Amino acid sequence: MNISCNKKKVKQAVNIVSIKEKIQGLVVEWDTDGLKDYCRSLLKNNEESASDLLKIIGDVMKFVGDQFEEEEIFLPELIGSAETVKAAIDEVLDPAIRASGEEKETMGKVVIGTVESDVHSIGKDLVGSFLFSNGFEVYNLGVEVTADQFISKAEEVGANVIGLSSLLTMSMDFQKEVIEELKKRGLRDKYKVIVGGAPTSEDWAEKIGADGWADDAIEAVELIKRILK
Ligand code: B12
Repeated sequence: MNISCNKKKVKQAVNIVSIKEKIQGLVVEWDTDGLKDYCRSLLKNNEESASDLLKIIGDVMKFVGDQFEEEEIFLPELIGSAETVKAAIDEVLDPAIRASGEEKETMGKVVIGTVESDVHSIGKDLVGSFLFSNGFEVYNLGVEVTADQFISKAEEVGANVIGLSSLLTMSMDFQKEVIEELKKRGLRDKYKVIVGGAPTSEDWAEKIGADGWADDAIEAVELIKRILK
C-alpha cells in the first residue's frame, strides 16, 4: 500500500471520530435542530452516507444508555437525547435513505415493531432503517404493538419476516405470544419471526421457537438475508 493511500485512510478515520464527537455533543445537548442541520449538511456535501450516520447515532445512543446506567445522567436527560435522535432519524436520515433507495428491487417485506407494553423505539427504528437501506420493504408499526396488530399487518402486506423488539424483561413474553398466536391461527410457517433487544439472546430465540436473533442492526440485516435464502 502506498503512502498517499495510507494518508487517505488516516484522514477518513479522523473525520469519522470528529463527526461522532460532534453528533454526540448535539445529542447530549438535545440540540434537535443542530443535529438535523448537521446531518443534512454532511449528506449534502457527501461527507457521510445516511447509513453510516445511522451507525454513528446507534453508537452514540449506546454511550448515552451506558451513562444513564452508570448514573452519570438522569431520566429527563435520557429522554431529551432519545427525542433528539428520533427527530433526526425520522425527519432527515430515513427520508434520505428512502430517496436514494427508490429504484431498488425489494429484498423482502419486513413488519417490525416493539411488543406490547414496551415503549422503547430507538433500537427497533435503527433496525428498520438499516433494513430499508439494504433494500427491504419495511413496515414499522411503532411501539406497544399487539400480536394481532403484527399478524394483521403481515397478512395485509404479504410480509416475509416479522421482527419483534423488546427492551424490558417484562415484555419479552409478548414476543413468545406473537409466535403462539401465529401457531393458533395456522400461520406459523408462513413467516420468519426474528427477535431482538437488549434482554433477549440466541437462547431465548431458540426457547420461544423464533427463526433467529440478532445483537444489533447490522447483524439483523445479515440474519434476514440468511434466513430468506
Ligand atoms: C432510552 C431508554 C429509555 C427511553 C426510551 C426512549 C425511546 N423512544 O426509545 C425511555 C426514557 C422512554 C425509557 C423508559 C423506560 N425504561 Co428504558 N432504557 C433506555 C436505555 C437507556 C437505552 C435503550 C436504547 O435506546 N438503546 C440504544 C439502542 C440503539 O440499542 P437497543 O435498543 O439495544 O437496540 C439494538 C439491539 O438491541 C438490536 N435490536 C433492537 N430491537 C431489535 C429487534 C429485532 C427484530 C432485532 C433483530 C434486533 C433488535 O438492534 C438495535 C440497534 O443496534 C436502556 C438501557 C440500555 N443501556 O440499553 C434502558 C432500559 C431498557 N430501560 C429500562 C426500564 C426499566 C425502563 C422503564 C420501565 C423505566 C420506568 N421505571 O419507567 C421505562 C419503560 C416504560 C415502558 N412501558 O416501556 C431498563 C430495562 C430493564 C429490564 N431488563 O427490564 C433498561 C435496561 C435500563 C436499566 N438498566 O434499568 N427507557
